[in-house]
Amino acid sequence: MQFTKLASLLTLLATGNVLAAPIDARSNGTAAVQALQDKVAAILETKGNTKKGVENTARTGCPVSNARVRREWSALSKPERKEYIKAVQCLRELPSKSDPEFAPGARTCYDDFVTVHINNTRTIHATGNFLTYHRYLAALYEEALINECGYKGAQPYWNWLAYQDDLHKSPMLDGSDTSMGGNGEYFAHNGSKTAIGWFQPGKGGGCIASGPFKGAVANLGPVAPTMNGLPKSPSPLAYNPRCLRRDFTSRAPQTWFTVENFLNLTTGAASHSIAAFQTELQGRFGDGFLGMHTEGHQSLGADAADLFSSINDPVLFLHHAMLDRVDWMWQALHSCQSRAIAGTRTMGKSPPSDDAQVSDELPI
Ligand SMILES: *[C@@H]1O[C@H](CO)[C@@H](O)[C@H](O)[C@H]1NC(C)=O
Ligand SMILES: *[C@@H]1O[C@H](CO)[C@@H](O)[C@H](O)[C@H]1NC(C)=O
Ligand SMILES: *[C@@H]1O[C@H](CO)[C@@H](O)[C@H](O)[C@H]1NC(C)=O
Ligand SMILES: *[C@@H]1O[C@H](CO)[C@@H](O)[C@H](O)[C@H]1NC(C)=O
Ligand SMILES: [Cu+2]
Repeated sequence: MQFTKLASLLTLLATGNVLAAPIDARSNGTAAVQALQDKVAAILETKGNTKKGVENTARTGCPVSNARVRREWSALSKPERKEYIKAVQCLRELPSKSDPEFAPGARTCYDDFVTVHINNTRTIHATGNFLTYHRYLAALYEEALINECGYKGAQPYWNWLAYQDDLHKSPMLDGSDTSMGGNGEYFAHNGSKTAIGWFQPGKGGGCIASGPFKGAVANLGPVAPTMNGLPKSPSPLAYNPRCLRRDFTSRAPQTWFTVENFLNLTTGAASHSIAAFQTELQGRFGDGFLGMHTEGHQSLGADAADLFSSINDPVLFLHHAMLDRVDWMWQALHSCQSRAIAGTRTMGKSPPSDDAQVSDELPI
């Protein structure tokens, strides 16, 4: 790590006043997240032991120790990874329950998730419900894997702070039979359009070339393709079958999947309000700052970069589970604001809309 980066990081750590972590945590992202998570778990344990916590537990019969425990992909054993992959593949084969008049492109149960996400895109991003909506969607997906496909585990997540230089070396994306598939095959193109300008093409761009999702098919989208060669869907929910594509790139993860950014979000300047926190995650595009959420979409590229139909790529659910984890840490560390929301009911208040309310229904 460069000296200047380290120096500002140390300042952040000092002012963040949270991590009594070993020196290792400052250069090792996985350790930094783990150290903060341990602190968060301790806070929640303490709360659970207060009178109110005990009453809540007695009423709901659901102590925190009963919670389903989500883990990082590489923390799953190889047989556990295979169980998860099998359940996702099952969901991608079960028939759709969507009304075919409404969503002619929805053919599988998996597509039903893509359908609601496409239909709601303009009211769930850069809105007051962004975090809650995506948390709920991922939780329902996890329930579907369990209830419809017999999965016994919990939704795993993507460790953002590892393999930023070489996504294809991570156990999640290395193309082995215990990964979520590898990069797309090489497809010549001129780059990807992002919210902060054009990114150079990576070494993929074509159909997924290896692993369990090799040749996987997407039926819906893309609605707003960001790369040449992706066949734009004739209408948002039309049937547009094609192979799912990826184009891994390193620029975004190297720049935004950093310890600095993670600590800023959870304990630093970007953590002081829900508005600052969610903006820092989704990006400050005017500042050329992509943010960890948008970054995850961008680093996978191709289909995962389409704002509307990105969740065609099953890795997106691991991405959102990580987003949820960071949000959960933020909530525990800012308990007075943990139920606060900020933002309107339409994307970036366009078209004009009122502020979102906690009582708003999540349209799924
Ligand atoms: C980073 O930290 C994790 C968790 O503490 C540890 O397992 C891993 O070996 C560390 N990696 C390096 C390169 O230090
Ligand atoms: C589609 O979106 C519209 C507008 O947000 C909403 O009224 C409708 O209920 C949605 N339909 C489905 C099936 O999600
Ligand atoms: C890539 O090609 C498209 C049209 O095919 C064009 O609109 C776009 O500007 C090009 N991008 C770059 C970075 O040249
Ligand atoms: C931390 O977040 C604040 C608020 O968005 C931002 O102004 C600042 O530049 C960020 N700092 C770093 C080191 O990213
Ligand atoms: Cu989304």
